[in-house]
Amino acid sequence: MAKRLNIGMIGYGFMGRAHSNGYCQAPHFFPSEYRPVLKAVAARDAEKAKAFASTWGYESIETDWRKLVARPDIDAVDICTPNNLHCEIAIEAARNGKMILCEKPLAMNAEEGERMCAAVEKAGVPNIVWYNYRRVPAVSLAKQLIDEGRLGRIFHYRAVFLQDWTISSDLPQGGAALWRLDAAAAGSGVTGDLLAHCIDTAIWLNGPVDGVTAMTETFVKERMHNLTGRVEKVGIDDACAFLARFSNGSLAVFESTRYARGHKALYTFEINGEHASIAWDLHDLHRLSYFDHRDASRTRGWRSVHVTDGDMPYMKNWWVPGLQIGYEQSFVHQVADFLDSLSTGTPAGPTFRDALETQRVCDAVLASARTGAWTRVGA
Ligand code: NAI
Ligand code: SOE
Repeated sequence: MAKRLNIGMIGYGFMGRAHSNGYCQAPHFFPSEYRPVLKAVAARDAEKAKAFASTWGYESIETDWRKLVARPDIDAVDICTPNNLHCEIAIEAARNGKMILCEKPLAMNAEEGERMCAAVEKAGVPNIVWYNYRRVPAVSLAKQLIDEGRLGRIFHYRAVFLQDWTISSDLPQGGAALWRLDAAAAGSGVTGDLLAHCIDTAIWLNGPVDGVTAMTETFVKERMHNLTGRVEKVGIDDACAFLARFSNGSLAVFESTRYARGHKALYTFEINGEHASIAWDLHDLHRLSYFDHRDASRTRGWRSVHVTDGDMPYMKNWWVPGLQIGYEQSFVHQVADFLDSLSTGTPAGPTFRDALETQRVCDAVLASARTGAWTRVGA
């Protein structure tokens, strides 16, 4: 009989659904000593929370997240709210001795992140941040190949995350669905929302970032604010590009924008090493491109590896070789790894402390964009 892990989820939007699906699917595909139980969901609107609870099978609802994190029957709190609530909820959850699964970015800034780390470490509670792209099998395979030394010394890291949904100046900011355009709720624009993913993956694959130089732009300077009913200054970065140096000596270029017409969620990265290169594209997420200079010249070229075989990360638990999985499984994998970490006692990453490093890079990027100066991470 599996041990029950009672989940209390806060927020029932996009990530509320993605995580709920992860909790439901994980036990079917990744047997574990622990079984997630959808105990309660918290949201401010009782009717909407009830509808969500009934769709996904949550046993109860709360309309105040503070009640949820204090409930003795909740083991783990899952934070699926806009970014400005992550810190307060996490600290309160830790104070109540709850495990915490927090959406990305960890916090609005590194100062908040520090306090969150201190809280979970003081409470000694398991914690993880949902940088889910690490757990796309092709990305996990890239990690294995790099750790095996196949690329040799790494020279270059290149990542982009492109979208096009905020181009219209008629799009308001603030409130449901549009909180990402409101600096008070999001903290930043594409830097914290999209580049944070690229930075998390980059640190995981290529180690710490030492310093950055960045530029940002806010193309639409004013938008109607849904919560105040007034046209207000836009405080987020619509686009951001930065150069970085990793501690291992490699150079990086990162770019993200919500103004790349034609792109909905184009996250790509490429890594160039002495012997081999690797490339990945979220639009074709089950493939990893690999080029190895050590191949015989007559057949040397970019290979497109279909990451579906049983010896590839996570894949033996799914279908049969040749049959691919998708975006939602990255969340299933994160649940499975988190449950595993409870059995083994070895934390599954990224922990709050790991994600704080990404937050520090984001802060350095935004500081550099403000000052125009090369900025050391953590300075
Ligand atoms: P969303 O707008 O779809 O959902 C946010 C939810 O939070 C809504 O249900 C809203 O009612 C709820 N909420 C807001 N204030 C609340 C309060 N005071 N008490 C209780 N609930 C409250 O947003 P989405 O897309 O689900 O984003 C949530 C978080 O997940 C963000 O931090 C975002 O950055 C992150 N995210 C991560 C993704 C990933 O790839 N890992 C993808 C999308 C979002
Ligand atoms: C924004 O549109 C968004 O949903 C981000 O918030 C997510 O983190 C990213 O994974 C997809 O795009």
